[in-house]
Amino acid sequence: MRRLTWSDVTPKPLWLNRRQLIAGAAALAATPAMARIEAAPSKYSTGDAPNSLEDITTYNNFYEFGTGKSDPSDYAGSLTVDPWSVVIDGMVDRPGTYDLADLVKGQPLEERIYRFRCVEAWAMVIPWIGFELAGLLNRVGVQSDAKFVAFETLLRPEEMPGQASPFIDWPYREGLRLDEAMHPLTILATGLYGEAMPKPNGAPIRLVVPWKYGFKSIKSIVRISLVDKMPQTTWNMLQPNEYGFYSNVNPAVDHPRWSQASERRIGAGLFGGRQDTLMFNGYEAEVASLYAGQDLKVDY
Ligand SMILES: Nc1nc2c(c(=O)[nH]1)N[C@H]1C(S)=C(S)[C@@H](COP(=O)(O)O)O[C@H]1N2
Ligand SMILES: [Mo]
Repeated sequence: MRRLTWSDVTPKPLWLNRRQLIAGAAALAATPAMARIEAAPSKYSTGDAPNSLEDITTYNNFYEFGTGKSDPSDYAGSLTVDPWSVVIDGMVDRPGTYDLADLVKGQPLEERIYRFRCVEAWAMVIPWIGFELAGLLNRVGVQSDAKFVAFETLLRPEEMPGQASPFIDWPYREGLRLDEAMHPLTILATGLYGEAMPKPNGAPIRLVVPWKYGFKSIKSIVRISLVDKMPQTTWNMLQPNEYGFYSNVNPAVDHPRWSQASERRIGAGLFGGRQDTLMFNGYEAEVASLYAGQDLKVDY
């Protein structure tokens, strides 16, 4: 059973941005009964109580705005997220530059309350609004040679002060194997808590892969490429011995500099928050079969 959440008791008019609302206005006019667009609840939601909106939007990793946890909430306000388009290219039947409104058109939006686990051993529960990446990939037509999906974040140093730092080879990039990308738990999120995606969380569209460490869930996506070789990923490029391509949450595989056996729940208070890390962040029943036959100590 899904618990009552903040979004159940709060009006949720604005999970689409202004352009999406304008694009949707014609459809709304045709069906006046649907004056309010809402995301359906999902069978994939956890029953855990979500973190507060305050926690979720002020304790972030978004290095384009700095490496401090409060840098994104302090500096992401300057990011222009409208207009926004996403290039879809590589091994697809319908490559192109898709305006955000067009990209999300027809994709069934759901509220997904997911556990989230950062590699730094802290955790949260976040009520995302989004749709399955598989829906988009099916729409653009993945060709049979494609084996991986590569993602890139916006490169715009004028609005992203952290990109002045050369410590990352910008743009931030990530990747999934095709079967991971097609898994129903993998979503592109356009909002949380019933509203458009807050900028610190990766407005206007970001990936969420709940069984992997947080850094796989790339923010503010501008490019999705279908490729046949394992793509380069930002953290693997930085520290290959610490951050592998797969990055599945695995309490048995420690980070070389700290344990992954337990985690701290943000917002749970100084003494209440420590708990055991679950294999695949608690999504083992859903995703373990993706890795049958793989040694996850080698493919970390
Ligand atoms: N573009 C981009 N995406 C990113 C990051 C980043 O620095 N840049 N940080 C990652 C890391 S390490 C984490 S833990 C999550 C944090 O997501 P949240 O701030 O919405 O909780 O975003 C991931 N996606
Ligand atoms: Mo992270």
